[in-house]
Amino acid sequence: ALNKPIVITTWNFVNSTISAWEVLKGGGTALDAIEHGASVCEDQQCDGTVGYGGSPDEDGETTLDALIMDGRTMNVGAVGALRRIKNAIAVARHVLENTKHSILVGSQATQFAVQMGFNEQSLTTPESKKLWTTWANENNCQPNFWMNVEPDPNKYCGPYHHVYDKTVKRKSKLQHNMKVDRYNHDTIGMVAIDKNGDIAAGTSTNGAKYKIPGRIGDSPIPGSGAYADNEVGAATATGDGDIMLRFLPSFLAVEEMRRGATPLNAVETAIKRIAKHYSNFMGAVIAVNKNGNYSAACHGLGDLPFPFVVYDSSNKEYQIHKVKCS
Ligand code: SD4
Repeated sequence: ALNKPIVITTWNFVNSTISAWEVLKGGGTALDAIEHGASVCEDQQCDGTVGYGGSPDEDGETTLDALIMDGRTMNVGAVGALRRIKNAIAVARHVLENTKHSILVGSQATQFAVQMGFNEQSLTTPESKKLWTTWANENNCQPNFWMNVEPDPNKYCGPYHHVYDKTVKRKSKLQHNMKVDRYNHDTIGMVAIDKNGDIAAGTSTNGAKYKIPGRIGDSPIPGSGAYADNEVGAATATGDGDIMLRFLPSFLAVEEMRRGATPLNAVETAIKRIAKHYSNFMGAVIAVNKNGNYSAACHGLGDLPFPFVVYDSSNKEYQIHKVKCS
């Protein structure tokens, strides 16, 4: 039997799932459900890793990555390192609907968003300032944090005028390794099928903490952060984006299902492909086929299971599922 409509969301992002379900239940499209659902997380700053005020980059600025894909038309809209606009997935939707392009990035994505009527504003909050200040002090504020080189004592923090304060005393030791922290990696990824059987997928995230300005992760990359095809199903991924995007795990999961794999086999194949090369990577993939059967697989969360939220008509309420990771 066909299980539709249905929406599935990464992690514990219940409010987004409920909001997307309301759209689907009311007869709305999968595309609208994804946009609306993810935007709820952006507004609520889910886990501090979606939306404004989280994951400051080396200069202290929060930038956003988002993607939305329409499996009916195979059209995509995405933004990478979007600055000063809170509504990343809505801007991605405008890229999808209003342009011939698929991805816009950085300040020029901001410019596009402003032309489309979005409000430009700082994405910095007291919380993100504090995160950045603490990190900057701990790391002697080196801009080469990611490059594993010795700190240059003559260098100081970037031109982030909100935060930079020469009087702040800094430690001299650079921490070379980013702490592996699952809360550094909680992108919202969603897949949905509407009552017509149309399928969509999307993501929204503020990326990785203390990234080099300009860095984008897997989330805005079609086939990596998410993928959808009405003929097959959809998939979405979350985790260590710098690694994951090298393997297009969402595309791989959809293609595995196209070749007849179950959703479980498909997500396991996608996760294993990455783990074969990066045994320490942290991440998860969710897939749903066009019949509404779904599964998730994950890697590198230690003993923590990976939670995801499902809302379909087989239950009166959303359900939180948990899978054990490899
Ligand atoms: C990134 N993938 O930018 C994002 C972070 C994240 O769950 O979870 N994804 O690397």
